[in-house]
Amino acid sequence: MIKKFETFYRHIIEQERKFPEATGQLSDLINDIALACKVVSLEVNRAGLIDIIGFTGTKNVQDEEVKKLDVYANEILTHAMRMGGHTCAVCSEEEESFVPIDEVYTDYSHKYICHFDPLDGSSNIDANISIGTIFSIYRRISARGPGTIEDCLQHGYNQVAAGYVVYGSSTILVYTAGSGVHGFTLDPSVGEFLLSYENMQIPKKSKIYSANEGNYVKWSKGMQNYIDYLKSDDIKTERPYSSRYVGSLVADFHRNLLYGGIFMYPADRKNKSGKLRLMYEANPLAFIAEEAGGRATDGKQRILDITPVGLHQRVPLFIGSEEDVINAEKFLAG
Ligand code: AHM
Ligand code: MG
Repeated sequence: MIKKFETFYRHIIEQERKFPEATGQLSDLINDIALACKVVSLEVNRAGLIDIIGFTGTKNVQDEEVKKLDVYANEILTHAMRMGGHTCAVCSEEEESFVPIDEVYTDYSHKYICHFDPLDGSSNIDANISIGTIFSIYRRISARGPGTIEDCLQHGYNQVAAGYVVYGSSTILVYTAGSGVHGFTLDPSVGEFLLSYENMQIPKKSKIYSANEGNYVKWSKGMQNYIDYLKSDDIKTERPYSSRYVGSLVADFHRNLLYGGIFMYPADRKNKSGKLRLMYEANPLAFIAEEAGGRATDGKQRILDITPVGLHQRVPLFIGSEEDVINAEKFLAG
């Protein structure tokens, strides 16, 4: 099949043209994020060569301070937002609180808020295993000036766009702005993200589950029963399922988006709200999952409907193929 030869920027501009009232600012903002991610991608690819990883505060061969990749990714994304002129606040898994932006480098109106997990899967960085960046964009609520905590703590259903970049065997960017989910692959020779998946749809039912089963003894009975069910034999429901767990949410989610699958990070007896973050991880991926025909809940409630009470709030996450997530919810309900 011959694919369209289309750059990321052209694609988002064409999507935005469908809305006559759009000013083009959202396209520019998403493009700023994509540019920052290209820079991160370059560093991720060079990491093993220049000994950049794991040595915050030490010097490299040019006698320059070197930074951990997650710190570097956070800085480059925040800088891109600050200079781009479209955001009034940045929230990041790497920052204790939100970063208000009040400088005016452009004539733009700073009307958006961006949330980032700058480098998801950070425990995998040193092992050359796929990692990624997750982003989420909201319209501001306040009228002007630097963004406020109310701007930053919005329900997931208010997102205007969300996406992620996987730094893997190739660098892939996947995003939605509410009109389908689209994927782009970075051609490193020309430095462009080129359209590789248009209108992605996650299969309704899958044969793959992703969870850290090392936590099995800490899970609720309902959760244990669900995993036991997935591992037992039944031809009709195509069991046993295959288990796939990278330990980088973006990579696990991306594989499940392509092939079908359910990713789970449940609550356990130690971590009553699970591990993953509502604002930086669950909400953006939930928006993408739903746009692709999938489902995302905390086991009971739709992720996008959860009222946020803190920027770093954690939430149990069940996300992926719709029928599988519904089935997991039934087991959890007991
Ligand atoms: P991070 O944002 O600090 O990298 O943590 C989140 C990561 C996810 O990418 C992944 O799904 C999960 O933590 C893995 O956790 P565990 O090692 O407990 O299985
Ligand atoms: Mg993360």
